Amino acid sequence: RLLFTDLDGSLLDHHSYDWGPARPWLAQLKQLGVPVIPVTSKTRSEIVPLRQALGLADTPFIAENGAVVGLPLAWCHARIDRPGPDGLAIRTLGVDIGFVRKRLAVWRERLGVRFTTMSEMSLDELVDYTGLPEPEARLARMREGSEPLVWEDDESRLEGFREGLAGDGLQLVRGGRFWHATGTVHKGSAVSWLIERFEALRGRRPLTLALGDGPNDIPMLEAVDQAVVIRGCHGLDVSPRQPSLYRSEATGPAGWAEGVAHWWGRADRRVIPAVL
Ligand code: 2M8
Ligand code: MG
Ligand code: MG
Repeated sequence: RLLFTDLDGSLLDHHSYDWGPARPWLAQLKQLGVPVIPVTSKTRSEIVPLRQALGLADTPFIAENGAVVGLPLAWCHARIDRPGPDGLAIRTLGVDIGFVRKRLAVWRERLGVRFTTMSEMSLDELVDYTGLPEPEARLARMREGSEPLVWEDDESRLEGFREGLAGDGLQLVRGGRFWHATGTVHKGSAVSWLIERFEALRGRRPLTLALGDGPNDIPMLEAVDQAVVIRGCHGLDVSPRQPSLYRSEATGPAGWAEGVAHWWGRADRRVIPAVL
C-alpha cells in the first residue's frame, strides 16, 4: 500500500499547521510499513525538516505541486539516481523557477493584471498572510519550480492570464491561500510517476490512497484507487472524477484520520483488515 497526502489543510491544520489528531494513524502506518508520502505546494526546503518532525524521514515526497520529487535510498534506481549526502535523490519534473517568474512578469505587463507573487512579498507580509512562523516563511520562499501568487484583480481576468501562461507551457493551480504558477506537471502526474517507480522496484502494483482538501489536489485524487476529500476551510469546490471517494466531516488532521479510518480500518485496531 501507498498513502499520498496533501499537507496544509489536510494532514496539517489550515491555521495552526498542527497534526495532533493524525498522530495515532501516523504511528500505526509506520508500524505496518505503509509509506506516507507528502504531496504538497510546499518547497523541498520546507518539507525536509517537516518530514523529520512527522516521522516520515524514510518516505519519498512530492514538493511544489509536482515540480520536485525527493527519493530516499530505498526508492532510488542504482543507475539513474544520484542521492546526496543526506541520502535523498532529487528529481525535478517541472520548469526552472527563473523562467516561471520571468513569464509571470511578462504577462502582468502585457495584460495589465494585478497580483503579488510570494517573492515580491516582504518576509513580514508573508508571515502575516500565511500565519507561518518566520523561519518557516523563509523556507517557503526557497522555490525551485513553482511561484505562489495572490490574485488582486477581477476573477474574470484570470482566464486571459491563464491562456497567456499556457502558451509558455505554464499553468495556474489553486492551492489554499495562493494560486501557484507551475510547468505542466501537477500533483497527479508526480503521483503516477512515483507509483510507476514503486512498481518497477517491487514488481507489483500497490493499493493507493490519497487525501487532499484543495483544487490542486484533484489530479492526485484521480490518480489513485481510493480518495478522501477533506472538508476545507476555504469554501473551494473540490470534485474529482473518482468513484471511490469519501468526503470527511471533520476538517484538517481530524478529517485526515477520519478518511484513513474510512478506507483502511480504525486507528485503534491492531491489524488493518486486508492484506498489505
Ligand atoms: C502555500 O501553499 C498553500 C497550500 O496549498 C496555499 O496555497 O495556501 C505554499 O507557498 C507553501 O510553500 C507554504 O508553506 C504555504 C503556507 O500557507 O502556502
Ligand atoms: Mg491543502
Ligand atoms: Mg497543498
